[in-house]
This record gives sequence, C-alpha cells and structure tokens, in this order.
Amino acid sequence: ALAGRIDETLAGAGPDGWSAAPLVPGAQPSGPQVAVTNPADRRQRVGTWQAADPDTVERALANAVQAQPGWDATPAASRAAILEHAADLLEQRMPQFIALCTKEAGKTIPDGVAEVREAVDFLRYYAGQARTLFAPEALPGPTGESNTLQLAGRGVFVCISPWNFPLAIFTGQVAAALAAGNSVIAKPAEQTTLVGWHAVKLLHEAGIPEDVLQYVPGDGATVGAALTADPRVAGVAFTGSTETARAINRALAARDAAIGVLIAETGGQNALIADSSALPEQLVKDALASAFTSAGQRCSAARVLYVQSDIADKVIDMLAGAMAELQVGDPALLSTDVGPVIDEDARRLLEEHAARMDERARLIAQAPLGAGTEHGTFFAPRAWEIGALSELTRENFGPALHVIRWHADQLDAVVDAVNATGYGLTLGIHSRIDETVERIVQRARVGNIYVNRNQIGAVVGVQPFGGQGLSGTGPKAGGPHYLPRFATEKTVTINTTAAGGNASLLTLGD
Ligand code: UN1
Repeated sequence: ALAGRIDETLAGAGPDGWSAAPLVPGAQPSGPQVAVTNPADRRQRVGTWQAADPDTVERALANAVQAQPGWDATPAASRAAILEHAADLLEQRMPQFIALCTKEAGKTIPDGVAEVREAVDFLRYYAGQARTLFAPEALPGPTGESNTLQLAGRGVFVCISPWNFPLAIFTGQVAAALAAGNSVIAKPAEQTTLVGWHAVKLLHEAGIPEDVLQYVPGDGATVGAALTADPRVAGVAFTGSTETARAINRALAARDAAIGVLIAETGGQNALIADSSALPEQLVKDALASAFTSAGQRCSAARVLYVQSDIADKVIDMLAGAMAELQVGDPALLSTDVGPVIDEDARRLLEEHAARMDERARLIAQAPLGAGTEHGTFFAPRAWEIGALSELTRENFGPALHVIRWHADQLDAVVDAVNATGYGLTLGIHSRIDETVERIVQRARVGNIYVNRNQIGAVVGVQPFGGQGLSGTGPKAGGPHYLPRFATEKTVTINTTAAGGNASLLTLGD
C-alpha cells in the first residue's frame, strides 16, 4: 500500500514526473535536459533536470555578491524565524519528500523518514543557535571604552552536497550558511538534483530571498570547479570524497583572493571492535545495522568488524544466519531492509571489489537478492573474512563488511591499524569491560565513538558528527562549533568618554 502511495505522490508531480532546473534570478539556463531514473528499476523515469551553463553560474555569483549585505543586515532572529518556518513546512510535506528520496535516491522508507527528520532538526538547531550567537558579546575592558565581539556572515558560501543524504546534508549545509548571514549557492550531487530543487523551493517559500539562496545543479568538473575557483566565493561547505575535498582546497588556495574557508566532511574506513565480553546477539544486530543500513552508503557505516578470537566462530555463524534473512529489494516496500545502490558506477565498483575479495578472502555470507531486483542497480550485501585491514586499499561505499579476528594481546595493535588508515570518522566498540572501552577511546583517532550500539545515525545536537584526518576538517555538523565557522568575527572598540580622541593618552602626553 505504501509503495502504491509513493507512486501516486510521484504521479502528482506532473506527467513527466519531477523536474529540476537552476534557480538563478535573471538567468536563462540553456543546458541540456538529463533524465532521472529510479535506482530500484532503471526502466522507470522519475523526472528530468537541467544543468547550469557557464552564464548561469556567472549570474548566480553576481546575484549572490549583490544580495549578501542585505541578508547579513537582516536581524539574526528574522533569519532564524524563516528557517524555523521552513522546518514546519518540511514536516508538513514529509510524504512528498520521502517519495522523492525513495524514487530518486533509492532510500528505504525508514531512511526517508530519518532523512526528513534530520533536515528538520538541522533547520531548527542552526536557527536556535543564530538567535543567541549573533547578539554582540560585551567584553571586559578599561573604563571609558566599550568592547564587543560580534559575528557576521563571511560573504558568498558555496554548498556542495552528496547524494547519500540528498535532503539532510543538503539542508544542513545551506541552513548553517544562511543562518550565519551568507548568501548561498547550492550545488547538489548530480544523482539527486530533484530532492535539492524541492528543498530550495521550500526554503524560498518560507521566506529566504531568491537571490540569497540559489540552486545551481551540474557536475563537479565544470559547475563545481567554476564556483570554487571564483574569487568572489568566501567559503565552501563540502561533503563527499576526500579526493574532491583536496581539489576544492587547492582551488580555494590558488585564487588571487581572500583565503577561502573549507568545511569538509569526507570518507571513512570505519571499524567496529568487539572483545570476548561482547554479547554476540547484540553485536551481530548492531554490526548488521552499521554495515548494511542505507545499503552501506553512509560515510559512518562499519566496513570492518574486528572480533576477538574466543567468540569469532560464533559471531561469524550468527552473522551469516542474519544476512540470509536480509530483505533486499524495492525500497518503497516497508518490508525492505536494503535497497539499491545509487547508480551503475557504484554497483560496478562494488562488484569489482567483490571479485577481488572472492579471490583472496573467505566469503562468510551473501544476502539473497529479492524478487524484482533485476532491473535496478542492486548489490547483494556481502561479508568476507580477511587477514588484515591493510588488505583494503580504499573505502568501499556500499553493503560490504570485512571481518578480522584478533587475539587478547593485540588490542593496541588493532587500534593502531585502524588509525593507520589515516581516516578517522566512526568507531564502534562492543565490550563489557570498562578498561577496554577506555583504552580504545583514548587511543583511537576518530570523530565519533559508539559503545555497545550501532555506529550510524548521529542525531543533530545530541551526537555532533564529523571526523579527523582523511575524514574531514570539522567542525562537526549538528554540533555547537559548526555554525560559527560560517561566520567571521568583528571586534568593535568604542571610546565612551569625550567624543573624538582618547582622553587618557592625551593627558599622558602633557
Ligand atoms: C555521510 O554519510 O555522508 O551518522 C555522513 C550518520 C550520518 C552520516 C552522514 N550523519 O550516519
């Protein structure tokens, strides 16, 4: 019934489904129309989108420069009220956005619900912060002087978001940048332009001026590169690959302009470490959730399960049993656990990885593909047992888990191996021994540690999310320090004695 309703919601969009095009006042976009198809069934057309051409990008930059001072001068409380209104609208339109996330990004229904919920949380969290952070803070100083510290927008911010959280991360970046008084040019991932377009339309409806928030879809190599190389851009918020974050950093540094700010959230090679005191049932449940939710397409997902040798056979058996029960199929069905991966490229990379693993590692389990998956970009979730983490040369962005056994005297070595990947995003620990937990927490160089639970689904304001090293620059999204990074600080010192000149210095000079 739900799947039917999602189809109806989709049909409500128009005969050709959904559509997206640049939202840039005054531009006449002339880019080609690109078809969007359903990852669960590539024969089904979901809509079309149009990429921004160079004139549209130029117009967007000129508009953003013009519009920013007015937006920055708008009281922070008014900016916050608009974002809060957008949160209310988003809650009202939850079914439409879930339908879009399912059809365009292959999200399951629970993932779609979480996606809308997280976007709403980001809007309310950054709005709440804007209300308090932008009041000038009085600083102590000498008599006859007033000193205040205040925040202001940096200028034009470019927000480049990923397809795996097409609404939540898209909205989170944009909301923080707007709350801080920046004008924003938002470039969604090419795979999820429709969700981004609808989010921007909703923000405009809530009251964000159309030149303050513009929407510029396109590929990274042309539209993304043109934006990040432009000297008018003050900063970039980016979530995606480490490699792209490096390219953006280089582009910002190479400009003959102000030193641009980069806020990047990138990849991970996340481990779950279980010792022999772990409860196998809970461990397997949490490992499954961490590795296979969202078809493993989360930068927070567990890629490696380190299990202490005493319980390894039992855990591996249970894992194989649980994986055989996974329902892989149409994400629009409530019974589905694992939907498709985002596109054919993603599926091919995972199949190549699987072929490499099948040659050199032992396959523990492969979940069965459900009925009706033959026309979609599905990858059957798999787990292999490998000898060492160093056998994995890169992040495998999908439902692929790798199990490694460790012995009692190797705890520090395990943590060191995880640290040696250079990534540092999430880490799961399953142990009933406080000293073991503390030892791992102390030694691990990661951003988010989860003990005796799954390691995905960080909650805005509760579990600030983000990594270190190859995993990103910080500050953590949904944490107290993220929004201030989008702002610049102004210290204002006023002589409050006689008008003009500093009385005390004149006296000293006499
Ligand atoms: C990402 O996958 O790009 O905690 C980051 C989580 C999410 C991860 C988002 N906030 O699972």
